[in-house]
Amino acid sequence: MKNVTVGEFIVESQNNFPGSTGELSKILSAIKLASKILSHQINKAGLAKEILGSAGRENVQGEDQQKLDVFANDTFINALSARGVICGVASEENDSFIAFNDNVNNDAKYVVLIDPLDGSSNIDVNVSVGTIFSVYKRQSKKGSPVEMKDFLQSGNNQVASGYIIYGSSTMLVYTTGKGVNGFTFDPSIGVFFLSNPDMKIPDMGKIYSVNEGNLNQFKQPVRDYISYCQSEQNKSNYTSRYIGSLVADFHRNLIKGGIYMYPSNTKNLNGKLRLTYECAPLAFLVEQAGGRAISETQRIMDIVPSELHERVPFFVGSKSMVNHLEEILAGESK
Ligand code: P6P
Repeated sequence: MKNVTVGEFIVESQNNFPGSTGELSKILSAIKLASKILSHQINKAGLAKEILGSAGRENVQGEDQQKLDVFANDTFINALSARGVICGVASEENDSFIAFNDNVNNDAKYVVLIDPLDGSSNIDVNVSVGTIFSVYKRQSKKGSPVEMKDFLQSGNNQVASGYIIYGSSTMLVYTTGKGVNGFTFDPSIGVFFLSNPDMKIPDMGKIYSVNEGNLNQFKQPVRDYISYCQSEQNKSNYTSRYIGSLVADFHRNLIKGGIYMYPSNTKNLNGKLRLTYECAPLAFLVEQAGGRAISETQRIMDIVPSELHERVPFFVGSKSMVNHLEEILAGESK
């Protein structure tokens, strides 16, 4: 396979979209640039103590903001606002959306939702972390300032989504609705190369990922499914793998097969993960790779958000495993 760079891939893929104006390509390029900058900071975090640790304030979620959370948020927002191709962005780190309210950006047709640095509390202990992003066409009138309704669309309306995982290597994995492709960063020359073309999640896997410390707080059907995963009768010999960093757990299961679960529990009545910039983008990706993503009651991509930071229970991964869990949730199976 010729060493295709992500830039070449974006240009080649653009030809698949008749009448495309290149704006989506520019968004992906902005994300690519920001991820390179962030990857550099993360990979030297252990040495550059000044960027480690808490920023000394909480984000809208009430979570202790890390210094790198702030750096990541600023880096992605600056890269996205600089190209005049999106009219606004919504981020986990900001209470409400940010309107790039000038003549150029108000004419743009896309909005981006982003979790700039998910799992950042893991950085200080050298565990992989990630960025998750989602792209929609605006619903509000072109030329006018972006509106909240532009960010509260069902996942079915996504035109692109993806993640960057900052791990043993930095990878960009994304979809524009025509399959999933993975690109690995070569820091020696500063380029992402196509390393995982046309990614497909195995229909069946042996890995279940859940924080079993919350087991007693889960609803009975979820506990029943976890008991099945652990039972002797289960001939599939499941194994438990939970890193506590969503992008890392998702990426491993995408490649090896498996199911990731963040159920509702007595502490988090709707679960912990956010629909708009965590669950919906990963749901788009996993369905493009042949997998499934549900809440306790419906397909993640069908849910219309009622507010920006809405949380939902999240079950995502290999189709057969999610189907089995869904049967148990519906009381149709044990
Ligand atoms: P818990 C990180 O804070 C995060 O949002 C995800 O990356 C991760 O999967 C989850 O929370 C871990 O949550 O409650 O198991 O520590």
